[in-house]
Amino acid sequence: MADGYEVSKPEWAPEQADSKFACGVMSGIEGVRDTTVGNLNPAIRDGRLKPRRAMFLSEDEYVAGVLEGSRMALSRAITLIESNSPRHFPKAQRVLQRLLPHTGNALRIGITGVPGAGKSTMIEALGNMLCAEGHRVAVLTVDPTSTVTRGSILGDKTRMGTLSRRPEAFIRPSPAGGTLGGVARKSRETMLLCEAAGYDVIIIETVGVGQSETTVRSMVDFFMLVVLTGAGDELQGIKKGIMELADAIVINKADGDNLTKAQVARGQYERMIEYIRPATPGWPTHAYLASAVTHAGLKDLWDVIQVFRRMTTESGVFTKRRDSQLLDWMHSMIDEHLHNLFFDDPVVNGRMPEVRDAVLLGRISPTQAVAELISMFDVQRAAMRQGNLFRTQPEKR
Ligand SMILES: Nc1nc2c(ncn2[C@@H]2O[C@H](COP(=O)(O)OP(=O)(O)OP(=O)(O)O)[C@@H](O)[C@H]2O)c(=O)[nH]1
Ligand SMILES: [Mg+2]
Repeated sequence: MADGYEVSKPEWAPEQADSKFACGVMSGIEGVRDTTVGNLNPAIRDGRLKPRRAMFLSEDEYVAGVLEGSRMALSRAITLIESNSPRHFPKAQRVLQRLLPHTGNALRIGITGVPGAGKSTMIEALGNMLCAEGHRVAVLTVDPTSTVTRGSILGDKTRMGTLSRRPEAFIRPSPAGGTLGGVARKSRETMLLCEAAGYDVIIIETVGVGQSETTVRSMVDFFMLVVLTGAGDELQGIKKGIMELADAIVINKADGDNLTKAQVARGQYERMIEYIRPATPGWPTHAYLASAVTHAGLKDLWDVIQVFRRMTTESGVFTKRRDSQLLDWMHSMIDEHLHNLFFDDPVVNGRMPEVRDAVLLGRISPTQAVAELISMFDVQRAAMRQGNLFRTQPEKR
């Protein structure tokens, strides 16, 4: 710690940050807006130099900046959305609310696959191709295992080097959200911000650990699974369930000596798909060959995505899916909120060990245990509501 300064945990720190989270925020100098510059530069203290802009903009500045397509405003708006501080939440939601009418116009594409399948390389190649065609491409990642210290923050930006340098592209690594629910909300809202900023193709990469592929499927219009050769029995650790989510299976690295093997794998995947329910009604899932390195097959893949968009738009499936995604999102947030309310309730928490023991000893049934805990929870909530009621009511004479 520097002499005379207090160091605290930053507001955007992951909720469950452990001792490996090596970052702190230094208290600043009174009257100086930007502490990082102010601490170092006496010219700012004397007023000879203007301080750097504050980290957080005003609500109007966020909205106007994002709508103008300013990358700086977009990045900061995403930081605001990702903040774990309850202080930032209402402002973030107000900004989002005002940008909402400008969202929904992008094509949302999800990409999953085992680590090393070539997802990032493919996104970079596809992204460069689309930018050259006049599109504006935003790339997001959903990785619930990522944290600020250990995650993929550096990884994907350096891997997508050529794309990240393009002015038409915007790359944002996964937020460090702690729970998948936290990451999912932040990623969805980030996607909306990118749409409001004028990006017309959003690509979301996920490694498919835990439930993250299901989460990404529930955010996108088109979902593809990137696989490698040698489908065979081992299936490269791909769960059959993931294939049921995919609108396309892309056999990557179909280049060089690997091409023949990739062609064989394509036949194997095509046969497997026959037994699987299609992810999108009216759209037959197929396996395609591609090489993220030679770019072979990428143009065809984009054509397939365009046909998908046209067909599902005409059939109404496109809009129907987006509507149900919105409602599912709302319901899952209600579920999560109620779950937290219940398990964080001090009365429930206090009683839980006893009730658990009683269930294990066979003294009460799990059903009875739940009824008891819920009724305790209800009483506690009712008492709190009544307390609030008395506090907010004007005094009667
Ligand atoms: N020959 C060949 N190599 C490829 C191709 N695509 C990717 N690679 C290589 O495969 C390795 C992994 O690629 P990534 O794009 O990082 O894979 P990823 O699926 O994003 O991996 P994670 O983000 O770790 O899950 C890199 O060394 C790439 O150069 C391809 O089409 N052909
Ligand atoms: Mg990657």
